[in-house]
Amino acid sequence: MRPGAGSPDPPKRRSWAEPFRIKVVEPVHVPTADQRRHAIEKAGYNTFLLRSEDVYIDLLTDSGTSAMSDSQWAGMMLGDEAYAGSRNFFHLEDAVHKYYGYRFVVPTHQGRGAENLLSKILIQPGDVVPGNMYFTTTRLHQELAGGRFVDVIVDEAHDPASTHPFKGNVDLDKLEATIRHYGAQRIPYVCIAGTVNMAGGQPISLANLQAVRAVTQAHGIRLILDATRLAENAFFIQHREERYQHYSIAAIVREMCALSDGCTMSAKKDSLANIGGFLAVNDENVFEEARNLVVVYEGLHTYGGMAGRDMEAVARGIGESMQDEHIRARVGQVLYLGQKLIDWGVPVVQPVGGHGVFLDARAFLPHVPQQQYPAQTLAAALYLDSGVRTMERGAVSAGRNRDTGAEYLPKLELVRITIPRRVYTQAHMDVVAESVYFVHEKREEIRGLRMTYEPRYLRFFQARFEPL
Ligand code: PLI
Repeated sequence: MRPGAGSPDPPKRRSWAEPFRIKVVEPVHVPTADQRRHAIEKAGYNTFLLRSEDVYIDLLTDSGTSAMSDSQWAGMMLGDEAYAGSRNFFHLEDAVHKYYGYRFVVPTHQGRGAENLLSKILIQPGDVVPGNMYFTTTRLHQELAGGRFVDVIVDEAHDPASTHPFKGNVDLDKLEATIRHYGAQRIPYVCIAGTVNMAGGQPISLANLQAVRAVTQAHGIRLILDATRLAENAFFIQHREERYQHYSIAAIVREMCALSDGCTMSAKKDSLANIGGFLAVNDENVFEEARNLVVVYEGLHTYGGMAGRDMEAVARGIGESMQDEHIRARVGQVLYLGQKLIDWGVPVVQPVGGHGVFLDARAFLPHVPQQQYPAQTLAAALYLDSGVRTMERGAVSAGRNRDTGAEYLPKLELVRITIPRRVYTQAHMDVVAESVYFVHEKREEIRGLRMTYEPRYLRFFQARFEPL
């Protein structure tokens, strides 16, 4: 029990709190049980199809949902909405140079815009792209460009119970075997994500990234980072890799970027903005191609689909995202929720990740076969219990093999309780933990789902279900 919460015991440690105070609040509505039942039926048991106003605590995603600072909001008023050469673009470029260190920056409307450009420029039909587990939009852009994703993450990443401290690491034997099998000339780049989203927000170590760099360099293969949650990954390096315990978050991020040739970035996560992204590279030829292509898909190369004010919010958000106190509070809140659930015997992916707590739906609902989508089922059950919105990250998200049409049945069948940055309080986390606990208590009453509508691309966003 926390001191101050009625505990008779004196505190054994000193608490810390968020490095901000709240200046503006947004009231939320608590839907009744009847309203929740009606809303989830109408949404086809897909939390993506709920209306936001029917949600009490929205933990669907940390993407674009974080709270901006007063400095970011002030920056919005300084938007230079010139079509070409907006000063906010140069602020963004400066921030990327300073914190990520790449030579060239191409702005995009969000992360997948950068993935599209990169895939179109570097991937030829028949190529393969090894990576530390797939991400939905990243893999789809690789496939649409004619490539194929090959998973080279360590086996522990697929085991929710493994407490390996760096489950985002690359298995170097798998990587070497992939290069031997396909040949380096068929591998345009290796794609490495910081805190691997689909594995439960699990980090890669700097030692492993250095080893990956050595392998790729020996074969003349590029290394591209998905920098979306790199600052959060840096927190785990600081805390788990002894050599870097005295490095700042910013210094670790720079070290990571220095081991790569470029990155795709969704500024909607680490960078604390509601929209935005960029592609950053060191190779001038790739930059020239990207600067050409961005005008086809996103907008001119000095705005790439963003308003000037949004570029300013991203530029300022990048600096804030690298502050040690911010990251400690951000990841600390996720760990607080995760530890509560672990203490109460709820099966979650361990260790707890950087941007959310991931429930192990197979262990939670062992009586629901994977073909009946246990994670989708559990996300709907949580909403029904309390109005808390979470997201499926299992068979529905994994989709189908594009060659055979067979459904992927991934080892990880997870519900992601994703925490937006600087938005919710510790009391919100308590409400969420208690809802998960009570759903866990009545888990045997929960039945699976049948899919009644399946979209062709990224089906998890719009698929519909009905209870069995
Ligand atoms: O949502 P975008 O297009 O800004 O970014 C795509 C994207 C790329 N990489 C990674 C690791 C992501 O997590 C990611 C988007 N993630 C979403 C939307 C999420 O809810 O996790």
